[in-house]
Amino acid sequence: MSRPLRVAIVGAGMSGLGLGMRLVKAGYADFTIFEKATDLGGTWHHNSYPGLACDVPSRFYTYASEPNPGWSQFFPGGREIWAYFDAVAERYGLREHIRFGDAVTSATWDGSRWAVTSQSGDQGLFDILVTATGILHTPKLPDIEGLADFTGPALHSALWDHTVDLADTRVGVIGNGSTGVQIVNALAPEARRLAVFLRTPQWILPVPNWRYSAFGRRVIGRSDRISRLAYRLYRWVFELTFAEATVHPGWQRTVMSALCRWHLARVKDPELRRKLTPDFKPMCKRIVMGLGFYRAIQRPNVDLVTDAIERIVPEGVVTVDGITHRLDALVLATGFDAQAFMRPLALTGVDGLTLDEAWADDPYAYRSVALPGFPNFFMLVGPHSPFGNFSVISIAEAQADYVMRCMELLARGSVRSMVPRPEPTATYNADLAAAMPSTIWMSGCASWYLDKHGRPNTFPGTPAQHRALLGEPDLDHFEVDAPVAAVPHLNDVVDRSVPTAQ
Ligand code: N01
Repeated sequence: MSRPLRVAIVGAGMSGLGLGMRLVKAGYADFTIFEKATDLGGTWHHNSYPGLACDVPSRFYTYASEPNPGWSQFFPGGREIWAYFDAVAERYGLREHIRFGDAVTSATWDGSRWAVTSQSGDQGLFDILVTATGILHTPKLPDIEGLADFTGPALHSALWDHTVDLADTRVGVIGNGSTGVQIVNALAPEARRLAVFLRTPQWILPVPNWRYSAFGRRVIGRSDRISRLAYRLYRWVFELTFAEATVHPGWQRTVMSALCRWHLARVKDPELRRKLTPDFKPMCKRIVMGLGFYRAIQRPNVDLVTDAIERIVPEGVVTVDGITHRLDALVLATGFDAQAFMRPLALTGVDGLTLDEAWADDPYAYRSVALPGFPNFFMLVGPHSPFGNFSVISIAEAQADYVMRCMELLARGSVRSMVPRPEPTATYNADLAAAMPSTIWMSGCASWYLDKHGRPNTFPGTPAQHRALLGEPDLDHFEVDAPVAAVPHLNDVVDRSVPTAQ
């Protein structure tokens, strides 16, 4: 390495730690991971709601090079996943690189380096800036009149207060995505009454969460080769099934649909079944995994409320039929602002161009990882990453490998700065837009995948195709070492309006 690089990483969650691990392996010593929270783990630190689990199988929800033969079950619980990331951080000495409780507030390109300011008021100059902030970290509260008037505790799933004891109380749950379903499964046996306010029913894929026996764990722990084989097998199966189903019509969609419909048919009461039947195709919203929800909803202490919420009052929730549902506590499993990405971080690139200006229309990127106007800046799990039911670790790792290749170019000293040019970025985004209509996300439903124009902000190909795009950096697509001029807005360069779905 001929040029020492100072690297700033924003976020000590799964993707930031994955990049940190690569930097250590490659011998880069001068890097800082800024973390807003008091501990590492990102999603798995912030979320601790009852029932929290992963909806991707554990053997696949790992770094490819760091198998964990000790996983206790198929879909691991949140605490076990956090412990996995903690162990990896320990193995690579990452904690000493992390500044806890010190969010990056602004970063400005000064012509050759990034001036990074953090919450503590400290400022530092870095050659490379990488945001690893995840997509689901800005909790979204429901826009319901009177929410602030509720006198009991109102808990967003990502801001859980463990001093609140919900056992033997009357609880209302708003939200029916992956999170709401997991919370309902966990609270149904312990709440005195549970009111599930359901605006849109979800499709639920019936996948059992079996425990791994001690014998099985010993066998798989015998050699890393077995774990790696298991990882590759899961990745292949997920690419063949879930990933294909989201982006191309085919037998995969037929099978998913049949399984979800079979699962729903287990609900005996036809009226209840009707209320639980979605009016969109399975996988249009991110499909929910598991077996417990229909059992939970049929319990005598659980009420499914499908009348719309009119307002929230101090004693509970009033629905449009005039009924006041009296509650001791309210759970808001109402999701996240998935279009925020690393914001509110104030990012300023060349010629004073801000991220909010660049993304005024909606978030976009060059191959999910870089952005015109922002040199030596990279994103992990950035716009149009393949977010469908797949291991986001695998996606972040492909992107981190690409960032490492760019970093090698910069470290060799032959290239001092690199920034994607607007034209290849625009062509890439136009290609994404053209491929969107055949994806399941455009088949007629609202979801967190869609931007404010209703366009999916995900990758309309398979993860394997995404990985192929992230091979060697194509320097023809980058402005290298040149003084970079202000960037035209992407929409001035190319039409990327999404054609209507067939
Ligand atoms: O959020 P969501 P989530 N009145 O946006 C409802 C990941 N995840 O936190 O569909 C009434 O999916 C809203 O209703 P509607 C996973 O990728 C992973 O559940 O808009 N309801 C919807 O039901 C997942 O996809 C794991 O009509 C209101 C719900 O709130 C992603 O996180 C575990 C409302 C929001 O669902 C997000 O899931 C859990 C209102 N005013 C989550 N506003 C893993 O296992 C919103 N809703 C890795």
